[in-house]
Amino acid sequence: MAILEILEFPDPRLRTKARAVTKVDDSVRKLVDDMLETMYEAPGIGLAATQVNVHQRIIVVDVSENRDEPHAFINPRLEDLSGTIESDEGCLSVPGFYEPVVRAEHIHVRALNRDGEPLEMEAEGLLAVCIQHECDHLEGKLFVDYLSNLKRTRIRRKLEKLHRMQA
Ligand code: QAP
Ligand code: CO
Repeated sequence: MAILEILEFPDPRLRTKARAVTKVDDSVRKLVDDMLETMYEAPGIGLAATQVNVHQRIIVVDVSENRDEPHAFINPRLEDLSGTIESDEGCLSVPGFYEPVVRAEHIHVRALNRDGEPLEMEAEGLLAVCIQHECDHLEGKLFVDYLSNLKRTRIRRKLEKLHRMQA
């Protein structure tokens, strides 16, 4: 297991569109395990492979109180989105910023699991929001893209300043 480095906005690599996983082999399982370890250590409730600079369609989430309900979705597809819910979203790639975003409240997800078997799941509330947020990463999309240009620019400038100070 390993903790992976997380890319931060506005790193252009976060804009990469991820490619489908063609075979769920040991290397994919190791990546899933490393992503879960990285998410728990952060700590976060979701992480997409894009954020660790691996451009394959893999996301992990755990929105449980006790941090003991890990889910991995490989090649996830969202279907039957319904309802709307507004929640304050953050992102491990946009540290320190939380803003309200409107998304579907209920979703149906089809994917492969860590063993490469088909997985179907109904999700609602925070789990549904988190899965939608992580699937956006696979398209190179960030929650800040839903904000006004003014808010996004302010966040970008603050993070760029922090990154310069860290350099
Ligand atoms: C996506 O995000 C999400 O700013 C997952 O300083 C978040 O795990 C979906 C985090 C909220 C729905 C609602 C963010 C950790 C974690 C930070 C995360 C930070 C430290 C974000
Ligand atoms: Co995120």
